[in-house]
Amino acid sequence: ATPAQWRSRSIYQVLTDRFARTDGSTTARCNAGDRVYCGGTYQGLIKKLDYIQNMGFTAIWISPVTFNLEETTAYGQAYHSYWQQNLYVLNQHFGNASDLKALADALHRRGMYLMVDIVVNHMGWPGSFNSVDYSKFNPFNQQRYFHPYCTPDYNNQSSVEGCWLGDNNVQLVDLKTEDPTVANMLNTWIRQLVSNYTIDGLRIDTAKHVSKSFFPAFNTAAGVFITGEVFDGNPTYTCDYQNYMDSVLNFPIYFPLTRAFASPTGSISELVNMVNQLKNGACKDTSLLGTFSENHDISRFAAITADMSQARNVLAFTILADGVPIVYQGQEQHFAGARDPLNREAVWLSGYNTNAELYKLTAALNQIRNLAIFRDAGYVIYKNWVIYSDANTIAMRKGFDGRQIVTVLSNKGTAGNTYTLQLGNHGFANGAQVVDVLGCRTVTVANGNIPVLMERGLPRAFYLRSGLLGSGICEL
Ligand code: ABC
Ligand code: CA
Repeated sequence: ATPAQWRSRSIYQVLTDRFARTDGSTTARCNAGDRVYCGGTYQGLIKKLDYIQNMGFTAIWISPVTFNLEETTAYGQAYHSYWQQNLYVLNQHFGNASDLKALADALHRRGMYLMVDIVVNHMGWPGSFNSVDYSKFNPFNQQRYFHPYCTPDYNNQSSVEGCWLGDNNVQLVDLKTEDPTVANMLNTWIRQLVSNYTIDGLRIDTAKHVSKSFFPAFNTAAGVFITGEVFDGNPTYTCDYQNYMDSVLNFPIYFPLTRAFASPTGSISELVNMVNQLKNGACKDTSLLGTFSENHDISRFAAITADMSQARNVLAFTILADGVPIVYQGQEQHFAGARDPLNREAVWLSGYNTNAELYKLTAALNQIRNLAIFRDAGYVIYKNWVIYSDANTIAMRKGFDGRQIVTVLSNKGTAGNTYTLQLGNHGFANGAQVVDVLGCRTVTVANGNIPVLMERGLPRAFYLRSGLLGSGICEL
């Protein structure tokens, strides 16, 4: 699928080993700290697509699919699938080729997209840098395809690109992606992978460690939307990659976003500044950024604050701000793993609880976004506009007149006081009836203002009542 088609999607990030097992078990042991395979599969995932689709997601992103090293290392097993050794064989722990095809088919029958995580930066080796047996890699079976060993200096971009990640427990043997032979081999591989499994989009692992010049031809060879993992909070640094590939993950917003809602003293102005900086030109096209507040490398938001209202607000921003929203599996269950490997909890241990507060909120947020896009495809390209902010509040308008969603967020938490915020600048006419779809309360715009009931630090999202009729949202 194209970037334009991905704009209106909403992505659920699946860690394949940790989402669902073929046997459908909700009790199978999985201690994330052990760093070993827990048994998640494509067949298990297929059986649980209702759980994902009923939250309103229209795409999933799965772990890398290629064959990985089989050893148990000092960092455990390759259950995350980032330690690949053979590009032309699948990681059989997740299933075989027909299982992966069945997953793609099942998604497509539901009108959903498949995004696959891929690694072009390295191959994985279970040992020291001087013990690598290059003949174990396919198709890169000789040393000449790789950079000589060195450790990256993060203050030097050519070192970040040309040196090896990992350490002597597991080396990430660094491919010479700037070499035309290597680049052509990767282009050939991705063309086939996308076609064999009817993949709709790709997430490029470790993109900041790959030469930028590699990406334009690779993006063309892939023939589908790609979003790169440039793990860096600096918008100047990260947005530049959008000149070489369709999209990048929105790390620049991630840091101020989670800081803003982590406590009542979190900085709202820092978040407002970043929203404005990104849309006013730092990034080429904010509507294509992958916007997230959790992933498998960073702390769960619930590990930073246990407050449920703050979790609600961060989720509301993730789904209703600019970009393609990405929710990491388990965020909807308020999982609280602090970091890798503890943030990789098995979702089945939640029993796939569809009554969980954040499960229901995710559904409500995706539903209103999906409706807004259905009513007006221009919703996704309207740049999120911060219409009000104070020390604890940010209000944003996204969408053209009459089809906008007005989101009001607070970092006060569940202890937040009750008051009415008179909110202007929202674009609705006086007398218009608008519904907060997160509380299902209708209010009338008067004197230019939406009277926003603020209580317990809860988020609000307003949409024109007439636009909701027939949608089923808030039983309208
Ligand atoms: C293994 C073990 C862990 C152990 C670790 C040392 O080794 O499993 O238990 O603690 C995979 C596995 C990991 C595994 C690694 C290494 O491989 O999933 O479990 O860790 O063997 C991607 C993937 C990630 C994957 C890999 C490797 C890359 O999402 O899951 O890991 O294929 C860097 C990379 C980034 C990478 C990330 C984990 O590390 O750039 O691609 N993610 C700074 C740097 C970033 C760096 C980040 C985290 O730290 O600039 O480049 O990411 O280390 C902001 C700044 C940022 C800064 C942050 C911290 O602060 O703006 O620049 O990021 O303010
Ligand atoms: Ca590299």
